[in-house]
Amino acid sequence: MSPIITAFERSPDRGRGLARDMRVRWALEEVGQPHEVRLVSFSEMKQSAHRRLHPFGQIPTYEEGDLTLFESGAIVFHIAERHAGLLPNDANARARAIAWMFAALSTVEPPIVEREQVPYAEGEKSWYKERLPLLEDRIRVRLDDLSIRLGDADWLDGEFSAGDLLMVMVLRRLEGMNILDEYPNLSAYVARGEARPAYKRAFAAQLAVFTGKPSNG
Ligand code: GTB
Repeated sequence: MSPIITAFERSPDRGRGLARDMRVRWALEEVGQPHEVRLVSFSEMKQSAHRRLHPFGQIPTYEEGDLTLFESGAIVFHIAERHAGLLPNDANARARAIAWMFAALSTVEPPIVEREQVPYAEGEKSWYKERLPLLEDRIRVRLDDLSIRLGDADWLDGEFSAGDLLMVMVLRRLEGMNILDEYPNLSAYVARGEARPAYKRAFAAQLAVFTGKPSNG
């Protein structure tokens, strides 16, 4: 039975692949797992049927037989554990790849999300213009270190892993902010992720929801 994931019926990103279903779609494509996507509206997400799948009334969710999951990181981890291709077999390398998954979501993503939300949440406030560069500098603190660690390697720790998948997706959230341009090796890293055939198939599938035209991937 194919797993079913949920995604926005109308994503506010207008098909740019920035909503968190994209990371789950990409993981499923990397491991070659066919899946179904159930699209939900904002009002459906807040109703009890969806809240049974996701306590916070959000996307993405994942249903597979009698297993239901929420949280994109947990879903990607589950996919990576059940299929070959996203986590190394060597136990220590596997642990390090998992550490990168956590680093992406709990160390690098939070300042990016805060910067992303501040125009909506505090755009009218008197402190907004002063706060913006402070938030951008907090992102740079993380990117400086990430850029040094990546150096001229293709991926964060040997072969491409679920850690890279999540890190690339997190860095993609900087699209339109110009900060990534300050880090040529991180820009190239994101481009490498986006060039993967599995990424392209996942991106096309989520874009097709926005355009209404079926993807060929
Ligand atoms: N920690 C959870 C996870 O990783 O799964 C966070 C899930 C989450 O934030 N889901 C968002 C959601 O359901 C969609 S992805 N929001 C509706 C709600 O909370 O009511 C976040 C997102 C939304 C839009 C854009 N965008 O337009 O660029 C980017 C990211």
